[in-house]
Amino acid sequence: MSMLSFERKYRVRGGTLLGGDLFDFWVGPFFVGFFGVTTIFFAALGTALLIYGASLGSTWNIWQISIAPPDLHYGLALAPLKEGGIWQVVTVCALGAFISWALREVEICNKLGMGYHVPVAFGFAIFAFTSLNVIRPMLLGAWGHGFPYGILSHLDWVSNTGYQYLHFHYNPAHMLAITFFFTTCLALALHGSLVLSSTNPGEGEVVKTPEHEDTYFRDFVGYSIGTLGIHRLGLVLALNAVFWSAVCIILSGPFWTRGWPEWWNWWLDLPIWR
Ligand code: 07D
Repeated sequence: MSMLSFERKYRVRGGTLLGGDLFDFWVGPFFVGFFGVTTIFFAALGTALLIYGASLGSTWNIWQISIAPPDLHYGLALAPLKEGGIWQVVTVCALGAFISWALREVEICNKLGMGYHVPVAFGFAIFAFTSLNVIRPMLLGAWGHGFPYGILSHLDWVSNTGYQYLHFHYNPAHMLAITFFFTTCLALALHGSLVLSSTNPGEGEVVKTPEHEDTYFRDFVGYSIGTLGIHRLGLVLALNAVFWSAVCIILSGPFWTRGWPEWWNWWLDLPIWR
């Protein structure tokens, strides 16, 4: 069944959260909806402001363009546009676009009669962004603690912020996040390669079924989590990666101000050593 004839069956009216029938239509393959319109509004305004901010800067080199947050002395106040105000409005636009996108996903779920797994998962990514540029700056008392919008400049921010805590690899939540990120990659590599090997077995061979896939894994590691299970596992691993990322950065500063290696002194302080 071609994709379009499949989709036509599901292009049903309703399921919208806001706007009723007004925006309940498609443009080509894309559902519009009230939140499609707000996504385009915020994304266009944010992009225009980023270009305006770049035009005020000293370079058009795409790697070096940077839109910085306000200086720390502005605290949590609004700053003039040219002194970090652009960053503040862009942050609002980014959140407006991300949240609109998530709500548009909810409307599409409603139309398809699906669960809300996709918007919930995207919600975790939005939470990670919010932890960096809203929650942590608010807890620290200044928007200046957010990261700048620039390719190299945001990497410099990560490096500088990491070294402020001496050695960021010792942040236990960062450890957990990285472990979940890497395990997500391993699980997806194992799953993707298994599916490809059974559905694309080579000239003259018949396509294999999940029975074969389960048998492969039972022979290989003694257990197969199954076709639905692998996707549940993948989601749990990925959501944990993003969740612990958010935790690791919210802890750094608002709740732990010393070097992260020092945090592990609790181990040496256990009464069993004395
Ligand atoms: C934040 C993204 C959300 C995305 C959204 C959507 C658009 C537009 C366009 C569709 C969470 C965005 C959409 C922009 C789309 C179209 C067309 C996801 C987010 C809403 N670290 N570290 C992390 C590793 C070191 C440090 C996270 C590894 C050093 C700091 C992750 C290593 C030091 C911070 C991670 C390593 C250091 C982090 C990032 C190795 C520096 C953070 C992933 C191997 C000296 C950040 C919440 C993430 C964080 C973070 C991994 C090393 C410092 C776990 C593998 C030792 C300061 N590091 N790191 O957050 O936790 O995904 O952010 O060395 O702030 Mg680290």
